[in-house]
Amino acid sequence: MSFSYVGKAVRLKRILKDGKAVVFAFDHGVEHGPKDFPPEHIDPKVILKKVVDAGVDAVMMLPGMASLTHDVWANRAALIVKITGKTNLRPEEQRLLQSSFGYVEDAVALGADAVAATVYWGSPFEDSMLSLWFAIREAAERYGLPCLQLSYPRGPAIKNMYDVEVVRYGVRAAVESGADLIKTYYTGSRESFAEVVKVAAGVPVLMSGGSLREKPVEFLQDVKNVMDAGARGVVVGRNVFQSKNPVGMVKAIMAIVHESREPEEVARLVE
Ligand code: FBP
Repeated sequence: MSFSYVGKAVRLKRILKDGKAVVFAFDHGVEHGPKDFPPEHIDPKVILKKVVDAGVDAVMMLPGMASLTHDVWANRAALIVKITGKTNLRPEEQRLLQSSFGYVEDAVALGADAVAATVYWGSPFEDSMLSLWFAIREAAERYGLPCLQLSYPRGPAIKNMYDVEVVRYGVRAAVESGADLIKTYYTGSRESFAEVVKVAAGVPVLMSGGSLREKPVEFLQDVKNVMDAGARGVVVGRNVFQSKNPVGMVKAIMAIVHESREPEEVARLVE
């Protein structure tokens, strides 16, 4: 008899305590390089301490970073270990491939509550990423670890990766590939994101943050829109660690996600 469905349920509950979650994404050192980090946040422990103290539900990072910073997040926020990655140092056409960046066993050894992997749906390398995804999923299943898929439509045939039809397609493909949690792009409005949530057929959908919005309230409005559309939370990196007030930003996002507060009202926390 397999006990893995119990482990999955227990771990999912650590991330989605009330059914919703604010996750801090912190894999940018590899995905974009250290240029993403403002000087005060080059030391990973400084920003992680701020977001964990602000009460974020979970942190998502690569194995080496999780290892370096465990004293900051352990027993305070759930851990999602991302085990695929790519650098922008690659030739451009190779950036449509996410490679293996660790193993499910690394995530288990680190005390993870979930593993994460990116699939660029529509990439010429879709086949490799699918093989990797299914290998990860199979191993994670043995350990009762939930799998978060970063479902990112991206490829030469995709003109607009934020188009609702394209995002819906990626999300449906994520569901059909057995994702337990899905992180995907914001489609620009509450109405269009509601269409995205519908095709997920009950699998929790989290919005991917994206680049820094000019005004904090604009990002907070995006968060409110996706929550009103039925999303189960957000996975946000740059709009927190590039913010002038990361602690206030986390608190404001948490208030919208968990307490359905209004963006204009909680924007005060970021001033
Ligand atoms: P952001 O909130 O900063 O967008 O973080 C979410 C994320 O998916 C990260 O996990 C990842 O590093 C990055 O965005 C990917 O960015 P890009 O879209 O440039 O590949």
